[in-house]
Amino acid sequence: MKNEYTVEQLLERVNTVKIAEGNERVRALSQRIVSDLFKTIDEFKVTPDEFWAAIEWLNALGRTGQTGLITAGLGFDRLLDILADEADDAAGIAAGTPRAIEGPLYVPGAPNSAYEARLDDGTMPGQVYVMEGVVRDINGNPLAHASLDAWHANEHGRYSHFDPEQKEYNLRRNITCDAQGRYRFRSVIPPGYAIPPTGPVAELFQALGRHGNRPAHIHFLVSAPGVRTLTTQVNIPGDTYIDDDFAFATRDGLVVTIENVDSPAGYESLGIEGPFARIRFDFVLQPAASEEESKHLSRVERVTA
Ligand code: MBD
Ligand code: FE
Repeated sequence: MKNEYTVEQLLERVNTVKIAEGNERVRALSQRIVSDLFKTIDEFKVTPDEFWAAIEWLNALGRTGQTGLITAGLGFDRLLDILADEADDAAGIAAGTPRAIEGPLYVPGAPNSAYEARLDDGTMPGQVYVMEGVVRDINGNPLAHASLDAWHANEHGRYSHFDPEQKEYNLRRNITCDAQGRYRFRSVIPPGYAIPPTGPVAELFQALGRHGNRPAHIHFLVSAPGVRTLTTQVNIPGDTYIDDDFAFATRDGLVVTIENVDSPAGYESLGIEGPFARIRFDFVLQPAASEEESKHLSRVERVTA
């Protein structure tokens, strides 16, 4: 009866069979996940039709490149932030600007400029804004020449690179702060985001009875030597979904204030010619415990979303 198994025996066999050591961490994670899924299938009496429907759904998820949307919507990205916050609290090093999820729509390699930038290409309708501030360490010292990536959605809530309608790197820039750690950029206030109306993510959210909306937000990746790289977002106040983000990413302290500025004086170099909205925001970064912690993220090119 060597090849006849109970559920437990099969699981034991799946989790232990090997012809080489493999990767210990991958083995441990795989064992736990497979065990949990065996349990789920058994407990819920998942039928073969349901099982194969799930496989088809996973294949569609991979084909459309929407896996990062699912993880955000199911809370995994916020989970990573909560765990990192808990680790900081336990180590007594919690400080600075709160982290907020990276999300699946970051693209490395955005055009760089010194001190200031314009993110939009002039075709996006809406309220012109300037966001400006200083990148500092937790003692308030400016971080000279800090690197700041900013990215956000267009008027349809879509992101360049993933949206074939937009020019390369539209609404994405990298700024090298000046010697006083200052940055500023001009763009157009983005609306919220909604998951694509069809496809595997929409199907799951429909089945879960959930919406797939995010409140209006702007993403940031900020780094400098000697401090911990910060991935965060700010929210535009007044959005319907501000406390009901499908990705659970809104945080206290990251909802900005918008000032209405009448005169473009001092903002001419950004091409501002009339009244505009201003957001002032300083980024405060924790000290880095290692060089690794102050690396600007490296991410492989992402396919779609
Ligand atoms: C977004 O714009 C986003 O920031 C996240 C986390 C998920 C989906 C769309
Ligand atoms: Fe986003």
